[in-house]
Amino acid sequence: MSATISLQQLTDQLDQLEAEAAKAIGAAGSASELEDLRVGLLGKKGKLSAVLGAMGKLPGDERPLVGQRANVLKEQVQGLLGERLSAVKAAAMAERIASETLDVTMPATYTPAGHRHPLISTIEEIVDIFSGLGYRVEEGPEIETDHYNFTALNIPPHHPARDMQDTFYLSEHELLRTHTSPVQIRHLEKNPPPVRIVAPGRVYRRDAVDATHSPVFHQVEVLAIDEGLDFSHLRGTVTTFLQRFFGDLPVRFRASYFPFTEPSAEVDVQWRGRWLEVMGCGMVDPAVLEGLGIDPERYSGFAAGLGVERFCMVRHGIDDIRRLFTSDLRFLEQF
Ligand code: 2NM
Repeated sequence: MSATISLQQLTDQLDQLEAEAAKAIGAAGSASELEDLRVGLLGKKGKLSAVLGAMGKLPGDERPLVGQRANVLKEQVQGLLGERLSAVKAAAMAERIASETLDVTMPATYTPAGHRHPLISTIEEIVDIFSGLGYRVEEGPEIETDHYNFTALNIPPHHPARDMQDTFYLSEHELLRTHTSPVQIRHLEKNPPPVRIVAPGRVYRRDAVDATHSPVFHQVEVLAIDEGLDFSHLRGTVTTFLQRFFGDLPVRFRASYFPFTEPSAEVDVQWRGRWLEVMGCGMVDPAVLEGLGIDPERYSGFAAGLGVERFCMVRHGIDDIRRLFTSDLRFLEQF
């Protein structure tokens, strides 16, 4: 039998428990701490249960006093736990609201939308017009051989166009193409007539840089080979193209010379009252066709070539070609 215990002792223990509980609950900072306290104070193996267990050792008439006191304390502790839990939750929510604040008045992150370079959109416009006339797009290498760039185009070994002053040579027979015509020669080698193609692309010539010359520029060349093609088809095609690109303005052809066409012509458009030279063209020289094994008695064709920079500059009123190559956003953003 364990030692006896007095009413006074148990009452003191309950007072002590009340003070201890109030202090611990007031200091608890989280819901889980409060749950631990609840179990420690009110649980089956908690401190209150221990006091109630000892109650059995009191004389029967004293037990209700302790029992009542214990019930009051239990309700007090439950009340304190509930209040503290609300306070802890409110504090956690306040902290979360403060830390997750979203300032809806902050400026949005600005992602500038890019757009095509004016030279690219000019190429696309030109190619679109020829697509509408039934032409396919062909591309080829920028590093060429002297065969495709010159010989196959009826430009003989000592022609001035081959001069190192005008052409970037990479080795004895390799060079940077000076026009996109080699694309057309390569296409004709693999595809029998009828052929209708456009060859857009970058080309290279050894020029000093000034407002109208750049060693790198862009061309679109046009080629049609079929039975029965004559100069009227060339004239109709080129005129239609120019009027679709520039608007319905006057077009004139002047006799000219290219090694790969015969006859040849330069084409002018009347733009804002002045005649501007905008492209070259001609009937493909029979020697070019023969070199490709195409019978010039059966097939004929026309070709034309234009400088994209020129078209772009005329269209947009740009007075210096270097603007198109220096990547100055203050210029490019205007297009
Ligand atoms: C031009 C002017 C005249 C041309 C000729 C050929 C080919 F491959 F058929 F021989 N392609 N492009 C040509 C003709 C180019 O540029 C001013």
